[in-house]
Amino acid sequence: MNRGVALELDSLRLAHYGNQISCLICAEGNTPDAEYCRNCFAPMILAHQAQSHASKPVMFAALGPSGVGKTVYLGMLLDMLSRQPKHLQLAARGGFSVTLQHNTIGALSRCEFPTKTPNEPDRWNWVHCQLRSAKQKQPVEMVIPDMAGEALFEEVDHPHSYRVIHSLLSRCDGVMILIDGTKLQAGSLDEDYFTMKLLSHLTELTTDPKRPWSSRPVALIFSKADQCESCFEDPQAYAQRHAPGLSRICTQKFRRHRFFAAGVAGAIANRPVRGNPSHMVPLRVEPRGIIEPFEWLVDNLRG
Ligand SMILES: Nc1nc2c(ncn2[C@@H]2O[C@H](COP(=O)(O)OP(=O)(O)OP(=O)(O)O)[C@@H](O)[C@H]2O)c(=O)[nH]1
Ligand SMILES: [Mg+2]
Ligand SMILES: [Zn+2]
Repeated sequence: MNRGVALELDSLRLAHYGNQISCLICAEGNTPDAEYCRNCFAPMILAHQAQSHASKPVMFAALGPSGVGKTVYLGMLLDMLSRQPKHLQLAARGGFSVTLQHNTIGALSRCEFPTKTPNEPDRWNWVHCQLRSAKQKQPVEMVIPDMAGEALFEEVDHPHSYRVIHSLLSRCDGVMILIDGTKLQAGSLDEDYFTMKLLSHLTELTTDPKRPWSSRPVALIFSKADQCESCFEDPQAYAQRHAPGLSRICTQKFRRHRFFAAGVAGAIANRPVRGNPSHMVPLRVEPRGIIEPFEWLVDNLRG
């Protein structure tokens, strides 16, 4: 079937469905039975579930290059928040919202790390949840996707190539930007450049003038800090020492930013597999500094 025919059929179907439903991410109208948005490929279940609340859910995103540790961090964060007896409590909305933590914790318990996130947005894990905190009377509705690092940087290099990422970053209420602490420690400048690229991209996005990116909260997290203890001591000083360019752009352009350090594994080992001689596996799971960045973002949400 060619592209022209597909469009024709789509419009025919739309004629039969008077009640369109707007995608929660890009606001494109879709038929009520669509599984994924026809414009950005975000799951339409998010829009259906969000209809039960008058206000739109808060959106947070974890950003960073491929392999920085987004999936491991988010999976562990969600699992910890959904088991905590008090303070910040998270309840998943819909079975699909549990998949990310299930896959991550399942892999870690088998002494494996989860597999790389696919580039296609309809294969990402999305989390829709309700967050209760001691500071707020009403629970906060929240949406967090686990996006692929390669897709993210494709969008940064070629804006609008991934519509879902463009819409998400424009609409997002706060971000957790992960920076590989071990690579910085080893003297790699890539991490510094990747993050500067990302921050410059955010500042150039045309968004609601009342909510410029310069006023939205940005948590910068040194990931894999279990492998570089000095990250934990003073993340701000670590940033100035190892990523001076990044430190400067944060001070100049983001009024609300803070550096954090986080680590999920207690110890790791090299277990070469075919095609990847440097394949790493976790020997222990010892989460540290996981909840603090998220808690800071929630505290810094406007209103
Ligand atoms: N030591 C240590 N290594 C980690 C940790 N988190 C992730 N890693 C390593 O980093 C690799 C990539 O982690 P992922 O969470 O899959 O990375 P990602 O950012 O989701 O990557 P994409 O899905 O490709 O965007 C893992 O396979 C581990 O080798 C951590 O907390 N500590
Ligand atoms: Mg991933
Ligand atoms: Zn959409």
